[in-house]
Amino acid sequence: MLELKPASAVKPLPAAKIESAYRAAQARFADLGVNADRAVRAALAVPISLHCWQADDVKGLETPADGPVSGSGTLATGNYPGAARCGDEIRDDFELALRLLPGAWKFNLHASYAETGARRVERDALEPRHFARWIDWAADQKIGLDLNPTFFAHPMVTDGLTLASEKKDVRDFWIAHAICCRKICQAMTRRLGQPCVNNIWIADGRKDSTADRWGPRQRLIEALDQIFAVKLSAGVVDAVESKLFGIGLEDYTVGSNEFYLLYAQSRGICPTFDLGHFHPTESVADKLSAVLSYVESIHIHASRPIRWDSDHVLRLDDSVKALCDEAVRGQAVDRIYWGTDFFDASINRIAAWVLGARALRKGLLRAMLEPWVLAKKAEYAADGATKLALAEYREELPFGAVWDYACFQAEVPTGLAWLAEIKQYETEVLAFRS
Ligand code: RNT
Ligand code: ZN
Repeated sequence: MLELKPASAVKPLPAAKIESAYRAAQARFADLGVNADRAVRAALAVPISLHCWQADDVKGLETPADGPVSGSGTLATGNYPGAARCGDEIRDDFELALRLLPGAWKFNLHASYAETGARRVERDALEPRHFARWIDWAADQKIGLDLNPTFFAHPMVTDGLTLASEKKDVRDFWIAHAICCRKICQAMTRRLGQPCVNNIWIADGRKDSTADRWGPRQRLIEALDQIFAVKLSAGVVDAVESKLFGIGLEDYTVGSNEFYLLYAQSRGICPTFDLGHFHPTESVADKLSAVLSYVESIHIHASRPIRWDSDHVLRLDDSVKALCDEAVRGQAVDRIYWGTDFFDASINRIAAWVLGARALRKGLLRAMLEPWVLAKKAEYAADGATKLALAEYREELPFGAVWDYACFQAEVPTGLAWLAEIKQYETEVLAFRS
């Protein structure tokens, strides 16, 4: 990574400067009726679950039995050096990220990150003990865990189908896998005392001119019902993630948004919205007030789509800003399980994590600093100009000073100082991974 000059640009800000800038900012927000102290506290308290798969380009830790299996659903591009090669390296990398991230964090695993030693354990036979090292580590780090059954990169993905396959043995295998994962979640939530989201995403679909759209969906409903028929303790949060299309499966996705939304609502479980899984002009932010009128909670995979890719590193872009605004306006922050989902193998992977995770936390803080009461008043007074002016004025407000203060309070680097620590780790640790 490049050395940024002048060095002062990447140094942590001195405490006195952070505090005086914050006092000035606090007064500006107070003039608009916003309590900055409260916003900082609230934004830092929201648990955000960071996905493990950015560490190693979604490779996972399984002991291969049948040789390499192509991705069947996910694709990380790039070959930046330093990817983690084992569970310990992922944990080391994440511990560094945690030192650079303000607030409450969780870690989101995939079943393919089970640690089974030299022995291959099939996905339909996974048990909590295969995650013992993750669970002990999470307890140590005082963070919660989430889990995703892994329905890709496996020979039992047949003709692009898993839970929706017409072959009973294929369906049964994946149903068993998902049930194993739910039980592992139960062990995680019991030990860590935090909810554990069990998020089901399958790539199942067709590339072209789909003849049967009905059969796979009917089979998926039955498979999901079997999976969720197993009753588990309260902290297990079942979630289902929709997608518009996948690469090579452009014509038909079995688990579309309508499919999973209605499934989730009818079964009392949680829909997952991945920001990269919708039409480019469709707004996930707009869905919150609609969907949360009918379901208890939703699960977010914060991601950033670019053209056909749904998983670029998250930034504080308009969709993240709007999503966070809507969550805060609707007092729905606590009804959302916040998570990230991106993978970029072309840049330093820990930097990707930290940048994306900080962006989401910033979105929450920015939303909590919104002079929303004023905007709402203007709206109901049919004063569109004032409303628009307020929205534009937000861009001028000293948000950065409040964010610096939040980082300072949380004892993590301000500004770009986090980059310097990652650079050092790159030279001292990552450079020795081949
Ligand atoms: C894929 C989905 C899914 C995956 C992870 C690895 O489009 O977003 O969430 O990214 O399960
Ligand atoms: Zn996702």
